[in-house]
Amino acid sequence: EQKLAFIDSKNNDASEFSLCTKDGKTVYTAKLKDSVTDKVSGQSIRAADFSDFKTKGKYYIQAGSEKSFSFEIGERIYDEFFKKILQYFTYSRCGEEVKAGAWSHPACHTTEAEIYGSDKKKTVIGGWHDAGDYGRYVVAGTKAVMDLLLAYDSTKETFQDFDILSEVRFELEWLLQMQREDGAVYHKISCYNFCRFILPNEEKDAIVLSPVSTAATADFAGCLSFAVRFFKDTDKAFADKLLDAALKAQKYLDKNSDEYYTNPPEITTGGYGDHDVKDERYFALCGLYSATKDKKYLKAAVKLRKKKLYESYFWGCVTSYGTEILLNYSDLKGEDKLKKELEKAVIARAQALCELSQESSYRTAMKKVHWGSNGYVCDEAHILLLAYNITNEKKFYNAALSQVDYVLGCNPLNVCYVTGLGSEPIKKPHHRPSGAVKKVMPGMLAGGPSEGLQDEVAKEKLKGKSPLLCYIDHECSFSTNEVAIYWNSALVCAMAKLGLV
Ligand code: G3I
Ligand code: 9MR
Ligand code: ZN
Repeated sequence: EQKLAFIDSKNNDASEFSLCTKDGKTVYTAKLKDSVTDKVSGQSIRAADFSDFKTKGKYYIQAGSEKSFSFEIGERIYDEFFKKILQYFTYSRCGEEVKAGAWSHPACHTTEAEIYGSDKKKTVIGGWHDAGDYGRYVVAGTKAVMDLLLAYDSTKETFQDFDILSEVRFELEWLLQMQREDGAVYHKISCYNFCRFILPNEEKDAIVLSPVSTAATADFAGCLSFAVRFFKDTDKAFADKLLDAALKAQKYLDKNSDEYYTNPPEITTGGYGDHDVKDERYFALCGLYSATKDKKYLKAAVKLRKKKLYESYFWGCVTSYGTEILLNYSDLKGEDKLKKELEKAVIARAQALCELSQESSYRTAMKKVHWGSNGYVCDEAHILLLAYNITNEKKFYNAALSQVDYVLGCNPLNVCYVTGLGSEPIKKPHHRPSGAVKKVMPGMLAGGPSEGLQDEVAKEKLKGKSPLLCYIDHECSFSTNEVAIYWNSALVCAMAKLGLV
Protein backbone atom coordinates (compact mmCIF):
# COMPACT_ATOMS: atom_id res chain seq x y z
CA GLU A 1 0.00 0.00 0.00
CA GLN A 2 1.27 3.47 -0.90
CA LYS A 3 2.54 5.39 2.16
CA LEU A 4 3.60 9.03 1.72
CA ALA A 5 4.47 11.96 3.96
CA PHE A 6 5.15 15.53 2.76
CA ILE A 7 7.91 17.94 3.76
CA ASP A 8 7.93 21.65 2.97
CA SER A 9 11.42 22.12 1.53
CA LYS A 10 11.26 25.89 2.02
CA ASN A 11 11.75 25.36 5.77
CA ASN A 12 13.66 22.09 5.62
CA ASP A 13 16.74 21.29 3.49
CA ALA A 14 16.95 17.63 4.56
CA SER A 15 17.63 15.26 1.62
CA GLU A 16 16.45 12.14 3.42
CA PHE A 17 13.95 11.10 6.07
CA SER A 18 13.66 8.43 8.75
CA LEU A 19 10.75 6.42 10.03
CA CYS A 20 11.04 6.14 13.82
CA THR A 21 9.25 4.14 16.47
CA LYS A 22 7.55 5.98 19.36
CA ASP A 23 10.71 5.62 21.47
CA GLY A 24 12.88 7.21 18.78
CA LYS A 25 14.44 4.12 17.16
CA THR A 26 15.02 4.55 13.41
CA VAL A 27 13.54 1.62 11.51
CA TYR A 28 13.70 2.93 7.95
CA THR A 29 15.60 5.64 6.08
CA ALA A 30 15.27 6.80 2.47
CA LYS A 31 15.93 9.74 0.19
CA LEU A 32 13.22 12.37 -0.20
CA LYS A 33 11.65 12.64 -3.67
CA ASP A 34 12.41 15.71 -5.79
CA SER A 35 10.46 18.77 -4.79
CA VAL A 36 7.17 19.57 -6.53
CA THR A 37 5.69 23.06 -6.63
CA ASP A 38 2.13 23.59 -7.86
CA LYS A 39 -0.41 26.41 -8.14
CA VAL A 40 -2.90 25.17 -5.56
CA SER A 41 -0.49 24.91 -2.63
CA GLY A 42 2.08 27.44 -3.83
CA GLN A 43 4.65 25.45 -1.85
CA SER A 44 7.71 23.44 -2.86
CA ILE A 45 7.10 20.03 -1.30
CA ARG A 46 9.18 16.84 -1.17
CA ALA A 47 7.48 13.48 -0.65
CA ALA A 48 8.76 10.87 1.77
CA ASP A 49 7.82 7.49 0.29
CA PHE A 50 7.87 4.62 2.78
CA SER A 51 5.43 2.38 0.90
CA ASP A 52 7.73 -0.66 1.11
CA PHE A 53 7.84 -0.55 4.90
CA LYS A 54 5.20 -2.96 6.21
CA THR A 55 5.82 -3.61 9.91
CA LYS A 56 2.75 -2.80 12.00
CA GLY A 57 3.12 -0.28 14.81
CA LYS A 58 3.09 3.38 15.83
CA TYR A 59 5.66 5.68 14.20
CA TYR A 60 6.60 9.22 13.30
CA ILE A 61 8.66 10.69 10.44
CA GLN A 62 11.84 12.67 11.12
CA ALA A 63 13.29 14.89 8.41
CA GLY A 64 16.07 17.26 9.48
CA SER A 65 14.79 18.92 12.64
CA GLU A 66 11.12 18.39 11.72
CA LYS A 67 9.03 15.65 13.27
CA SER A 68 5.57 14.55 12.10
CA PHE A 69 2.57 13.68 14.22
CA SER A 70 2.62 10.03 15.24
CA PHE A 71 0.60 7.61 13.10
CA GLU A 72 -0.16 3.90 12.91
CA ILE A 73 0.66 1.27 10.32
CA GLY A 74 -1.72 -1.69 10.62
CA GLU A 75 -4.96 -3.36 9.61
CA ARG A 76 -8.45 -1.79 10.07
CA ILE A 77 -6.99 1.32 11.67
CA TYR A 78 -9.93 3.43 10.48
CA ASP A 79 -12.75 1.37 12.01
CA GLU A 80 -13.56 3.64 15.00
CA PHE A 81 -13.07 6.72 12.83
CA PHE A 82 -15.42 5.34 10.18
CA LYS A 83 -18.19 4.67 12.70
CA LYS A 84 -18.22 8.36 13.63
CA ILE A 85 -18.41 9.42 9.97
CA LEU A 86 -21.45 7.18 9.53
CA GLN A 87 -23.02 8.25 12.83
CA TYR A 88 -23.23 11.84 11.49
CA PHE A 89 -26.13 10.74 9.26
CA THR A 90 -28.15 9.32 12.17
CA TYR A 91 -27.39 12.41 14.24
CA SER A 92 -28.64 14.60 11.36
CA ARG A 93 -32.11 13.05 11.26
CA CYS A 94 -35.05 15.46 11.05
CA GLY A 95 -38.62 14.87 12.20
CA GLU A 96 -37.94 12.40 15.01
CA GLU A 97 -36.31 12.41 18.41
CA VAL A 98 -32.52 12.14 18.02
CA LYS A 99 -30.57 10.42 20.80
CA ALA A 100 -27.11 11.85 20.17
CA GLY A 101 -25.48 12.59 23.52
CA ALA A 102 -24.81 16.33 23.82
CA TRP A 103 -26.56 16.92 20.47
CA SER A 104 -29.78 15.06 21.42
CA HIS A 105 -33.04 16.82 20.66
CA PRO A 106 -36.79 16.14 20.44
CA ALA A 107 -38.40 15.78 17.01
CA CYS A 108 -38.01 18.89 14.85
CA HIS A 109 -39.68 20.42 11.79
CA THR A 110 -42.91 18.41 12.16
CA THR A 111 -45.34 21.19 11.21
CA GLU A 112 -47.10 21.27 7.84
CA ALA A 113 -45.12 22.91 5.04
CA GLU A 114 -46.55 25.67 2.89
CA ILE A 115 -46.35 24.92 -0.82
CA TYR A 116 -44.65 27.97 -2.29
CA GLY A 117 -46.85 29.95 -4.64
CA SER A 118 -50.07 28.28 -3.46
CA ASP A 119 -52.38 28.35 -0.47
CA LYS A 120 -51.98 24.60 -0.04
CA LYS A 121 -49.98 22.79 2.65
CA LYS A 122 -48.34 19.37 2.79
CA THR A 123 -46.90 17.42 5.69
CA VAL A 124 -43.38 16.25 4.86
CA ILE A 125 -41.48 14.61 7.71
CA GLY A 126 -37.96 13.18 7.95
CA GLY A 127 -34.78 13.18 5.93
CA TRP A 128 -31.33 14.35 6.99
CA HIS A 129 -30.56 18.00 7.71
CA ASP A 130 -28.28 19.03 4.84
CA ALA A 131 -25.22 20.40 6.52
CA GLY A 132 -24.54 23.16 9.04
CA ASP A 133 -28.11 24.29 8.37
CA TYR A 134 -31.44 22.47 8.76
CA GLY A 135 -32.60 22.63 5.16
CA ARG A 136 -33.40 19.40 3.33
CA TYR A 137 -32.44 19.50 -0.36
CA VAL A 138 -33.28 16.76 -2.89
CA VAL A 139 -30.14 17.33 -5.00
CA ALA A 140 -27.94 16.91 -1.92
CA GLY A 141 -29.91 14.05 -0.36
CA THR A 142 -29.96 11.92 -3.50
CA LYS A 143 -26.19 12.33 -3.92
CA ALA A 144 -25.63 11.23 -0.33
CA VAL A 145 -27.91 8.19 -0.82
CA MET A 146 -26.09 7.16 -4.01
CA ASP A 147 -22.66 7.39 -2.34
CA LEU A 148 -23.79 5.34 0.66
CA LEU A 149 -25.44 2.64 -1.49
CA LEU A 150 -22.38 2.36 -3.74
CA ALA A 151 -20.14 2.18 -0.66
CA TYR A 152 -22.33 -0.51 0.88
CA ASP A 153 -22.35 -2.53 -2.33
CA SER A 154 -18.57 -2.42 -2.64
CA THR A 155 -17.81 -3.82 0.82
CA LYS A 156 -20.95 -5.20 2.50
CA GLU A 157 -18.92 -6.73 5.34
CA THR A 158 -17.74 -3.24 6.30
CA PHE A 159 -21.21 -2.30 7.48
CA GLN A 160 -21.81 -5.17 9.89
CA ASP A 161 -22.30 -2.88 12.88
CA PHE A 162 -23.96 0.04 11.12
CA ASP A 163 -27.31 -0.63 9.46
CA ILE A 164 -26.62 1.54 6.44
CA LEU A 165 -29.70 0.35 4.53
CA SER A 166 -31.99 1.49 7.36
CA GLU A 167 -30.19 4.84 7.45
CA VAL A 168 -30.56 5.24 3.69
CA ARG A 169 -34.20 4.15 3.90
CA PHE A 170 -34.82 7.01 6.34
CA GLU A 171 -33.77 9.45 3.57
CA LEU A 172 -35.68 7.55 0.88
CA GLU A 173 -38.92 7.68 2.91
CA TRP A 174 -38.48 11.46 3.06
CA LEU A 175 -37.66 11.72 -0.65
CA LEU A 176 -40.90 9.89 -1.52
CA GLN A 177 -42.83 12.69 0.27
CA MET A 178 -41.05 15.36 -1.83
CA GLN A 179 -42.88 14.31 -5.01
CA ARG A 180 -45.86 16.29 -6.30
CA GLU A 181 -48.96 14.48 -7.59
CA ASP A 182 -47.89 15.08 -11.22
CA GLY A 183 -44.52 13.40 -10.64
CA ALA A 184 -42.38 16.52 -10.36
CA VAL A 185 -40.18 16.81 -7.27
CA TYR A 186 -39.93 19.84 -5.01
CA HIS A 187 -36.37 21.20 -4.99
CA LYS A 188 -36.14 21.50 -1.19
CA ILE A 189 -37.97 21.97 2.11
CA SER A 190 -36.69 24.49 4.67
CA CYS A 191 -37.69 27.56 6.60
CA TYR A 192 -37.81 30.76 4.56
CA ASN A 193 -34.49 31.91 6.04
CA PHE A 194 -31.54 30.38 7.88
CA CYS A 195 -31.97 30.42 11.65
CA ARG A 196 -29.50 31.35 14.38
CA PHE A 197 -27.19 28.69 15.91
CA ILE A 198 -29.91 26.83 17.79
CA LEU A 199 -30.85 23.15 18.01
CA PRO A 200 -33.23 22.04 15.22
CA ASN A 201 -36.28 21.59 17.46
CA GLU A 202 -35.92 25.24 18.49
CA GLU A 203 -36.44 26.39 14.90
CA LYS A 204 -40.16 27.15 14.92
CA ASP A 205 -40.51 29.33 11.82
CA ALA A 206 -42.85 28.39 8.99
CA ILE A 207 -41.61 25.65 6.69
CA VAL A 208 -41.94 25.94 2.92
CA LEU A 209 -41.69 23.51 0.00
CA SER A 210 -39.79 25.33 -2.74
CA PRO A 211 -40.81 25.09 -6.41
CA VAL A 212 -40.08 21.88 -8.33
CA SER A 213 -36.98 21.55 -10.50
CA THR A 214 -35.71 19.29 -13.27
CA ALA A 215 -32.51 18.64 -11.32
CA ALA A 216 -34.43 17.44 -8.26
CA THR A 217 -36.90 15.40 -10.32
CA ALA A 218 -34.16 13.70 -12.33
CA ASP A 219 -31.86 13.05 -9.36
CA PHE A 220 -34.92 11.59 -7.61
CA ALA A 221 -35.64 9.25 -10.54
CA GLY A 222 -32.05 8.06 -10.82
CA CYS A 223 -31.55 7.57 -7.10
CA LEU A 224 -34.84 5.84 -6.31
CA SER A 225 -34.64 3.51 -9.31
CA PHE A 226 -31.10 2.52 -8.31
CA ALA A 227 -32.19 1.95 -4.70
CA VAL A 228 -34.83 -0.61 -5.80
CA ARG A 229 -32.25 -3.44 -6.01
CA PHE A 230 -31.27 -3.00 -2.35
CA PHE A 231 -34.81 -3.48 -1.02
CA LYS A 232 -36.59 -5.72 -3.53
CA ASP A 233 -35.70 -8.98 -1.75
CA THR A 234 -36.40 -7.75 1.77
CA ASP A 235 -39.34 -5.39 1.28
CA LYS A 236 -40.94 -5.74 -2.15
CA ALA A 237 -43.73 -3.26 -1.35
CA PHE A 238 -41.20 -0.55 -0.55
CA ALA A 239 -39.10 -1.38 -3.62
CA ASP A 240 -42.24 -1.15 -5.78
CA LYS A 241 -43.04 2.22 -4.24
CA LEU A 242 -39.56 3.47 -5.11
CA LEU A 243 -39.84 2.26 -8.70
CA ASP A 244 -43.36 3.66 -9.21
CA ALA A 245 -42.23 7.06 -7.94
CA ALA A 246 -39.14 7.01 -10.19
CA LEU A 247 -41.25 6.05 -13.24
CA LYS A 248 -43.70 8.85 -12.44
CA ALA A 249 -40.83 11.34 -12.15
CA GLN A 250 -39.45 10.17 -15.51
CA LYS A 251 -42.87 10.62 -17.14
CA TYR A 252 -42.87 14.21 -15.88
CA LEU A 253 -39.34 14.73 -17.25
CA ASP A 254 -40.33 13.31 -20.66
CA LYS A 255 -43.26 15.72 -20.87
CA ASN A 256 -41.61 18.89 -19.54
CA SER A 257 -38.68 21.00 -20.67
CA ASP A 258 -35.95 22.00 -18.23
CA GLU A 259 -37.08 23.88 -15.09
CA TYR A 260 -34.01 25.44 -13.46
CA TYR A 261 -34.18 26.21 -9.75
CA THR A 262 -33.54 29.65 -8.33
CA ASN A 263 -34.71 30.82 -4.91
CA PRO A 264 -37.88 32.92 -5.04
CA PRO A 265 -37.30 36.31 -3.33
CA GLU A 266 -38.89 35.21 -0.02
CA ILE A 267 -36.67 32.13 0.35
CA THR A 268 -33.00 32.68 1.26
CA THR A 269 -31.81 29.21 2.26
CA GLY A 270 -29.42 27.17 0.07
CA GLY A 271 -29.95 27.11 -3.68
CA TYR A 272 -28.18 24.19 -5.37
CA GLY A 273 -28.88 25.96 -8.63
CA ASP A 274 -27.94 24.16 -11.83
CA HIS A 275 -28.46 25.42 -15.37
CA ASP A 276 -27.27 22.30 -17.13
CA VAL A 277 -29.45 19.31 -16.31
CA LYS A 278 -28.46 16.95 -19.15
CA ASP A 279 -26.35 14.98 -16.63
CA GLU A 280 -29.26 14.63 -14.20
CA ARG A 281 -31.58 13.50 -17.01
CA TYR A 282 -28.92 10.96 -18.09
CA PHE A 283 -28.56 9.68 -14.50
CA ALA A 284 -32.36 9.22 -14.29
CA LEU A 285 -32.48 7.22 -17.52
CA CYS A 286 -29.55 4.99 -16.49
CA GLY A 287 -31.23 4.23 -13.16
CA LEU A 288 -34.51 3.35 -14.85
CA TYR A 289 -32.80 1.18 -17.45
CA SER A 290 -31.02 -0.71 -14.69
CA ALA A 291 -34.26 -1.22 -12.74
CA THR A 292 -36.58 -2.08 -15.65
CA LYS A 293 -34.26 -3.41 -18.43
CA ASP A 294 -36.51 -1.43 -20.78
CA LYS A 295 -34.24 -0.46 -23.70
CA LYS A 296 -36.12 2.78 -24.31
CA TYR A 297 -34.32 4.28 -21.29
CA LEU A 298 -30.91 3.07 -22.51
CA LYS A 299 -31.58 4.47 -25.95
CA ALA A 300 -32.51 7.87 -24.50
CA ALA A 301 -29.46 7.84 -22.21
CA VAL A 302 -27.14 7.06 -25.15
CA LYS A 303 -28.71 9.92 -27.11
CA LEU A 304 -27.97 12.31 -24.24
CA ARG A 305 -24.36 11.12 -24.09
CA LYS A 306 -23.90 12.44 -27.60
CA LYS A 307 -24.01 15.90 -25.99
CA LYS A 308 -20.58 15.20 -24.47
CA LEU A 309 -21.45 14.64 -20.82
CA TYR A 310 -18.62 15.25 -18.34
CA GLU A 311 -17.86 12.34 -16.03
CA SER A 312 -18.29 13.62 -12.45
CA TYR A 313 -19.93 12.84 -9.08
CA PHE A 314 -20.23 16.52 -8.05
CA TRP A 315 -23.73 17.51 -6.78
CA GLY A 316 -24.16 19.75 -9.84
CA CYS A 317 -22.81 17.28 -12.41
CA VAL A 318 -23.90 13.70 -11.64
CA THR A 319 -23.04 11.95 -14.94
CA SER A 320 -20.87 9.28 -13.34
CA TYR A 321 -23.67 7.90 -11.17
CA GLY A 322 -25.38 7.06 -14.46
CA THR A 323 -22.22 5.70 -16.04
CA GLU A 324 -21.37 3.56 -13.01
CA ILE A 325 -24.95 2.19 -13.00
CA LEU A 326 -24.66 1.23 -16.67
CA LEU A 327 -21.20 -0.32 -16.30
CA ASN A 328 -21.71 -2.20 -13.03
CA TYR A 329 -25.45 -2.61 -12.50
CA SER A 330 -27.04 -2.99 -15.92
CA ASP A 331 -27.45 -5.58 -18.66
CA LEU A 332 -25.13 -4.42 -21.45
CA LYS A 333 -25.24 -7.69 -23.41
CA GLY A 334 -24.92 -6.81 -27.08
CA GLU A 335 -23.87 -3.28 -26.18
CA ASP A 336 -20.07 -3.76 -26.51
CA LYS A 337 -19.59 -0.50 -28.39
CA LEU A 338 -21.39 1.46 -25.67
CA LYS A 339 -19.52 -0.37 -22.89
CA LYS A 340 -16.19 0.50 -24.53
CA GLU A 341 -17.26 4.14 -24.92
CA LEU A 342 -18.26 4.40 -21.25
CA GLU A 343 -15.03 2.77 -20.09
CA LYS A 344 -12.98 5.02 -22.35
CA ALA A 345 -14.65 8.15 -20.95
CA VAL A 346 -14.05 7.09 -17.34
CA ILE A 347 -10.43 6.12 -18.02
CA ALA A 348 -9.74 9.38 -19.84
CA ARG A 349 -11.04 11.40 -16.88
CA ALA A 350 -9.12 9.26 -14.40
CA GLN A 351 -5.91 9.52 -16.45
CA ALA A 352 -6.16 13.32 -16.38
CA LEU A 353 -6.75 13.20 -12.61
CA CYS A 354 -3.75 10.90 -12.18
CA GLU A 355 -1.48 13.28 -14.07
CA LEU A 356 -2.83 16.24 -12.10
CA SER A 357 -2.19 14.38 -8.86
CA GLN A 358 1.38 13.52 -9.89
CA GLU A 359 2.06 17.23 -10.66
CA SER A 360 0.57 18.39 -7.36
CA SER A 361 2.73 18.87 -4.29
CA TYR A 362 0.22 17.07 -2.01
CA ARG A 363 -0.97 14.76 -4.82
CA THR A 364 -4.39 16.52 -4.88
CA ALA A 365 -6.52 16.10 -8.01
CA MET A 366 -7.94 19.59 -8.44
CA LYS A 367 -6.99 22.61 -10.54
CA LYS A 368 -9.36 25.05 -8.82
CA VAL A 369 -10.20 24.95 -5.10
CA HIS A 370 -13.92 25.58 -4.77
CA TRP A 371 -16.36 25.62 -1.84
CA GLY A 372 -16.61 22.01 -0.70
CA SER A 373 -13.17 21.10 -2.12
CA ASN A 374 -12.70 18.28 0.41
CA GLY A 375 -15.89 16.62 -0.80
CA TYR A 376 -14.83 17.33 -4.36
CA VAL A 377 -11.50 15.46 -4.07
CA CYS A 378 -13.36 12.50 -2.55
CA ASP A 379 -15.68 12.56 -5.57
CA GLU A 380 -12.62 12.60 -7.85
CA ALA A 381 -11.27 9.60 -5.90
CA HIS A 382 -14.54 7.85 -6.81
CA ILE A 383 -13.83 8.34 -10.53
CA LEU A 384 -10.27 7.08 -10.07
CA LEU A 385 -11.61 3.98 -8.32
CA LEU A 386 -14.15 3.37 -11.09
CA ALA A 387 -11.20 3.42 -13.53
CA TYR A 388 -9.22 1.12 -11.22
CA ASN A 389 -12.21 -1.23 -11.22
CA ILE A 390 -12.10 -1.29 -15.05
CA THR A 391 -8.33 -1.46 -15.63
CA ASN A 392 -6.86 -2.80 -12.38
CA GLU A 393 -4.09 -0.24 -12.86
CA LYS A 394 -2.60 0.57 -9.42
CA LYS A 395 -1.85 4.19 -10.40
CA PHE A 396 -5.58 4.93 -10.23
CA TYR A 397 -5.88 3.31 -6.81
CA ASN A 398 -2.86 5.23 -5.48
CA ALA A 399 -4.11 8.57 -6.82
CA ALA A 400 -7.47 7.91 -5.12
CA LEU A 401 -5.72 7.01 -1.87
CA SER A 402 -3.82 10.31 -2.01
CA GLN A 403 -7.12 12.24 -2.05
CA VAL A 404 -8.25 10.57 1.18
CA ASP A 405 -4.77 11.00 2.71
CA TYR A 406 -5.05 14.70 1.84
CA VAL A 407 -8.36 15.29 3.65
CA LEU A 408 -7.17 13.22 6.63
CA GLY A 409 -3.95 15.18 7.15
CA CYS A 410 -1.50 15.23 4.21
CA ASN A 411 -2.17 18.90 3.44
CA PRO A 412 -0.39 22.26 3.84
CA LEU A 413 -2.26 22.96 7.10
CA ASN A 414 -1.31 19.55 8.55
CA VAL A 415 -4.91 19.23 9.75
CA CYS A 416 -7.37 16.32 9.73
CA TYR A 417 -10.46 17.88 8.14
CA VAL A 418 -12.83 15.43 9.88
CA THR A 419 -14.10 16.88 13.18
CA GLY A 420 -13.03 15.26 16.44
CA LEU A 421 -10.31 13.17 14.81
CA GLY A 422 -6.59 13.46 14.16
CA SER A 423 -3.84 15.14 16.18
CA GLU A 424 -5.17 18.69 15.69
CA PRO A 425 -8.95 18.36 15.38
CA ILE A 426 -11.18 21.07 13.97
CA LYS A 427 -12.66 23.19 16.81
CA LYS A 428 -15.29 25.49 15.27
CA PRO A 429 -17.19 23.97 12.36
CA HIS A 430 -20.10 25.89 10.82
CA HIS A 431 -22.63 23.44 12.22
CA ARG A 432 -25.69 24.61 14.15
CA PRO A 433 -26.00 21.66 16.60
CA SER A 434 -22.30 21.97 17.54
CA GLY A 435 -22.60 25.75 17.88
CA ALA A 436 -25.83 25.52 19.91
CA VAL A 437 -24.38 23.18 22.55
CA LYS A 438 -20.79 24.49 22.17
CA LYS A 439 -19.45 20.98 21.62
CA VAL A 440 -18.18 19.77 18.26
CA MET A 441 -19.98 16.73 16.87
CA PRO A 442 -17.28 14.25 15.70
CA GLY A 443 -17.08 12.57 12.30
CA MET A 444 -18.00 15.48 10.01
CA LEU A 445 -15.84 16.35 6.98
CA ALA A 446 -15.38 20.12 6.69
CA GLY A 447 -15.78 21.65 3.23
CA GLY A 448 -12.14 22.72 3.31
CA PRO A 449 -10.16 25.38 1.43
CA SER A 450 -12.02 27.59 -1.04
CA GLU A 451 -10.18 30.22 -3.07
CA GLY A 452 -13.40 32.13 -3.79
CA LEU A 453 -13.36 33.67 -0.25
CA GLN A 454 -17.16 33.54 -0.17
CA ASP A 455 -17.87 34.50 3.43
CA GLU A 456 -16.89 37.58 5.47
CA VAL A 457 -14.33 35.77 7.64
CA ALA A 458 -12.63 34.20 4.62
CA LYS A 459 -12.49 37.59 2.90
CA GLU A 460 -10.92 39.17 5.95
CA LYS A 461 -8.49 36.45 7.03
CA LEU A 462 -7.51 34.52 3.88
CA LYS A 463 -6.87 37.22 1.28
CA GLY A 464 -3.73 36.57 -0.77
CA LYS A 465 -3.19 33.01 0.46
CA SER A 466 -2.56 30.09 -1.92
CA PRO A 467 -5.76 28.16 -2.71
CA LEU A 468 -5.00 25.16 -0.43
CA LEU A 469 -4.34 27.56 2.44
CA CYS A 470 -7.71 29.30 2.02
CA TYR A 471 -9.27 27.53 5.00
CA ILE A 472 -10.03 28.82 8.47
CA ASP A 473 -11.32 26.88 11.46
CA HIS A 474 -13.93 29.54 12.31
CA GLU A 475 -17.65 28.99 12.98
CA CYS A 476 -18.70 31.81 10.66
CA SER A 477 -16.64 30.64 7.69
CA PHE A 478 -19.38 28.62 6.00
CA SER A 479 -17.52 28.61 2.67
CA THR A 480 -14.54 26.75 4.18
CA ASN A 481 -15.65 25.25 7.49
CA GLU A 482 -19.21 23.99 7.05
CA VAL A 483 -19.98 20.27 6.95
CA ALA A 484 -22.45 18.45 4.67
CA ILE A 485 -24.05 15.02 4.30
CA TYR A 486 -22.79 14.68 0.71
CA TRP A 487 -19.18 15.48 1.69
CA ASN A 488 -19.36 12.78 4.38
CA SER A 489 -20.99 10.38 1.92
CA ALA A 490 -18.26 11.03 -0.67
CA LEU A 491 -15.62 10.22 1.98
CA VAL A 492 -17.53 7.07 3.03
CA CYS A 493 -17.68 5.94 -0.61
CA ALA A 494 -13.98 6.59 -1.30
CA MET A 495 -12.82 4.87 1.92
CA ALA A 496 -15.08 1.87 1.32
CA LYS A 497 -14.05 1.47 -2.32
CA LEU A 498 -10.38 1.83 -1.30
CA GLY A 499 -10.86 -1.07 1.08
CA LEU A 500 -9.65 1.06 4.02
CA VAL A 501 -12.64 -0.04 6.11
O1 G3I B 1 -18.62 26.17 -10.93
C1 G3I B 1 -18.20 27.53 -10.79
C2 G3I B 1 -16.88 27.74 -11.49
O2 G3I B 1 -17.06 27.55 -12.90
C3 G3I B 1 -16.37 29.13 -11.22
O3 G3I B 1 -15.06 29.25 -11.73
C4 G3I B 1 -16.33 29.38 -9.71
C5 G3I B 1 -15.93 30.80 -9.42
O4 G3I B 1 -15.98 30.97 -8.01
O5 G3I B 1 -17.61 29.15 -9.10
C6 G3I B 1 -18.05 27.83 -9.31
O6 G3I B 1 -19.33 27.72 -8.72
C7 G3I B 1 -19.29 27.47 -7.33
C8 G3I B 1 -20.28 26.32 -7.06
O7 G3I B 1 -20.43 26.07 -5.67
C9 G3I B 1 -19.80 25.04 -7.74
O8 G3I B 1 -18.58 24.63 -7.19
C10 G3I B 1 -19.76 28.73 -6.60
O9 G3I B 1 -18.72 29.70 -6.69
C11 G3I B 1 -19.98 28.42 -5.14
O10 G3I B 1 -20.59 29.52 -4.50
C12 G3I B 1 -20.92 27.21 -4.98
O11 G3I B 1 -20.90 26.89 -3.62
C13 G3I B 1 -21.99 26.07 -3.17
C14 G3I B 1 -22.60 26.81 -1.96
O12 G3I B 1 -23.62 26.01 -1.37
C15 G3I B 1 -23.19 28.16 -2.34
O13 G3I B 1 -24.18 27.97 -3.29
C16 G3I B 1 -21.40 24.73 -2.71
O14 G3I B 1 -20.98 23.99 -3.84
C17 G3I B 1 -22.46 23.94 -1.95
O15 G3I B 1 -21.85 22.79 -1.38
C18 G3I B 1 -23.06 24.79 -0.82
O16 G3I B 1 -24.10 24.07 -0.29
C19 G3I B 1 -24.61 24.60 0.96
C20 G3I B 1 -26.13 24.73 0.78
O17 G3I B 1 -26.40 25.74 -0.16
C21 G3I B 1 -26.81 25.02 2.11
N1 G3I B 1 -26.45 24.01 3.10
C22 G3I B 1 -25.00 23.98 3.34
C23 G3I B 1 -24.30 23.59 2.06
C24 G3I B 1 -22.79 23.43 2.27
O18 G3I B 1 -22.17 24.69 2.48
O1 9MR C 1 -25.59 28.75 7.70
C1 9MR C 1 -25.73 28.97 6.28
C2 9MR C 1 -24.96 27.88 5.53
O2 9MR C 1 -25.60 26.63 5.73
C3 9MR C 1 -24.96 28.20 4.04
O3 9MR C 1 -24.08 27.30 3.37
C4 9MR C 1 -24.44 29.62 3.81
C5 9MR C 1 -24.49 30.00 2.34
O4 9MR C 1 -25.77 29.87 1.87
O5 9MR C 1 -25.23 30.58 4.53
C6 9MR C 1 -25.16 30.33 5.95
O6 9MR C 1 -26.02 31.28 6.59
C7 9MR C 1 -25.45 32.58 6.75
C8 9MR C 1 -26.06 33.52 5.71
O7 9MR C 1 -25.69 33.09 4.42
C9 9MR C 1 -25.59 34.92 5.98
N1 9MR C 1 -25.95 35.33 7.35
C10 9MR C 1 -25.33 34.45 8.36
C11 9MR C 1 -25.83 33.04 8.15
C12 9MR C 1 -25.24 32.08 9.19
O8 9MR C 1 -23.86 32.02 9.02
ZN1 ZN D 1 -35.37 19.05 11.45
